[in-house]
Amino acid sequence: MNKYILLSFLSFFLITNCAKTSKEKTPKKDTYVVDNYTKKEVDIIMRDGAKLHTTIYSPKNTSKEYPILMQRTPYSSRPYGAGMKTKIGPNVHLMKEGNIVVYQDVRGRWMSEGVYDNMRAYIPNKTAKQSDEVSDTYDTIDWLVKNVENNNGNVGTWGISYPGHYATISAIDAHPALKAASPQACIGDFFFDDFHHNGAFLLSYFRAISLFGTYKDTPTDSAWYSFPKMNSQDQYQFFLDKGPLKNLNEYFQYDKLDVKTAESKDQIDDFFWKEIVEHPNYDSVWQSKGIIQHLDKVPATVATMIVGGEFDAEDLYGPLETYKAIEKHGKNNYNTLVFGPWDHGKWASSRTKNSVGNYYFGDSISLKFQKNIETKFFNHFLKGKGDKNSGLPEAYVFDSGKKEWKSYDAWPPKNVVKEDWFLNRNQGLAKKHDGKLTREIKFISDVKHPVPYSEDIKTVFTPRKYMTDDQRFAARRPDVLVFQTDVLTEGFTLAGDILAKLKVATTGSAADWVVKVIDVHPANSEENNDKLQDHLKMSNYHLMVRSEVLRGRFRNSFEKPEPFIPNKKTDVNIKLQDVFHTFKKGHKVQIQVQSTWFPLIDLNPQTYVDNIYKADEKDFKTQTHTVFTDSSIEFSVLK
Ligand code: PG9
Repeated sequence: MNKYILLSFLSFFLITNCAKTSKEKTPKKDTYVVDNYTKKEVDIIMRDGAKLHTTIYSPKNTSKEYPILMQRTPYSSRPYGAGMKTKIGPNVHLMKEGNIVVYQDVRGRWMSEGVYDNMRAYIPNKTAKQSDEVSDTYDTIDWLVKNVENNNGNVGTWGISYPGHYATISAIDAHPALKAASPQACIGDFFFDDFHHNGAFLLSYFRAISLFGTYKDTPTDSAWYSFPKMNSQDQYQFFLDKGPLKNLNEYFQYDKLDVKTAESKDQIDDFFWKEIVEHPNYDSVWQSKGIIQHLDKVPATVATMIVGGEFDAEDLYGPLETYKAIEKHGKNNYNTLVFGPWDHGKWASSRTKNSVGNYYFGDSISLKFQKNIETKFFNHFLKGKGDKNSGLPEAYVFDSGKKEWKSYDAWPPKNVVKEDWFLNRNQGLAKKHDGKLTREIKFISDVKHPVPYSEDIKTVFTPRKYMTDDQRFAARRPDVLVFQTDVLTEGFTLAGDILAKLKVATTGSAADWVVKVIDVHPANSEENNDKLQDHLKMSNYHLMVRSEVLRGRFRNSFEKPEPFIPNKKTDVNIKLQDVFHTFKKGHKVQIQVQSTWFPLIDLNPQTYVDNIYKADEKDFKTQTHTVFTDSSIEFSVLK
């Protein structure tokens, strides 16, 4: 073959292959929205005059009318201007069927006017000019149904996490055009979701605080806040070295980015961090922000589908309490729950394989939810009959032990009984107290060597993966008490919440108490999955099914904290959020009890101070804690 033919063959081969690899490397840009929707941006004027920036995606096909699906968000409706989102609406099915999809920047965020307030308090009897998120939503819906072309007069709202909170808001004193709301991983109360768990501060949320604590004074299409620079990938060591929480104030001083020039280490400019620091207890500030208390104001005209993830580290309290509150007050309401094997918001994922961290739950779980549940819900109430015969279950919940869905006509199911399991003297765990004298099991809680909440060396924006992490690393520490059943000769199912009824003492005057419920897998398990970290095996895997902390000062009241009396046996009851989990035959049930969980939560000084956010180094003391073996765990067992 002469060299010219060879060269032309080679050049043809290279061109076709380069084109191929470049095509392979850069997947075709999804142009469905651009091809099928128009975009319009408007500033809707609220009753108090504030303009809220609203982006409206309308189907190009104007031959028919469509419902309006709306999301209100603090995370921006971008892209602003010419660009368009590549995916709109709750899922691709609803996008491709054709709906008018609206995104709005909530008051005080991004391109909207006004002043932002985290979890802005609902004002029950507003005067004509007073506004809150409920009135902002009402005014927005009113404008949309009156001004957006081709709308069919029906509005639905949806959102995950903070947007989920605004979906909950939309249902309160709802506009008559609102027919369906799907709050998903919705924040219920910042003292029990996200930033605090039963009074303990989620130190692991440190970087996320800046997202919500900086005022902006004009509408902006670019971020006006910045995140603290930790200059470390080892969150555990970073925070251990930092010491008391007051040493973090320097990261929240806007005008003193160079800390050395700060007038006072205690100066705080970030309004959200200031709120957290100044309000360590569940006082009127946090209470006024909680939305659960107002869910008696969801009219029966609004159908609700609450969605939560069984392994959602951020908002677990919110969706469960939202569903239960509407269920309690709205006897005539259509109110349903979907509770699946997801971490934060992953039911919106397009991935086929569904895992949380190291633990695999199955294929197409999210995709089937989007197609067969979420799409069906909105279509029934926004395009269909809209009656209670939606064809969807009251409670659609995933058994994370059997890895299968179940439908119930109530949640928790009616055939659930409460059973006490005892933390026995030989550190067994059994339905019966071993009848022997109560034993005192002691451990040293060393504030210089706190129990890690994860084996991973990392820094996070918000914690997620730990919810299904293997807990053997903790079980083998002397400051983690382990109570465990024998190998189960028959399986049983937990369906509902768990109440840890601890009887404890401490040589100090303050302590945190952490309880974990763990499914110990058989040693001969050969299971494997591509998410399993190399150092782990499913053999004897200690799956954390549920965990919770209670800051001991709040054991009797979240509003009025109190110290422990040193060495006095004291009751500490900790509610762990609902689970739906079968412990299979051949597995074991394990309970772990510990007093540090770092840096998921901040360190308790273990000596009582009025405000831990202002505690000094000298307040942090290693103590000896005691768990008495008449402590028990109350399970909700499915019969
Ligand atoms: N609830 C989530 C969150 C709130 C605040 C800080 C960080 C995360 C969320 O909206 O995703």
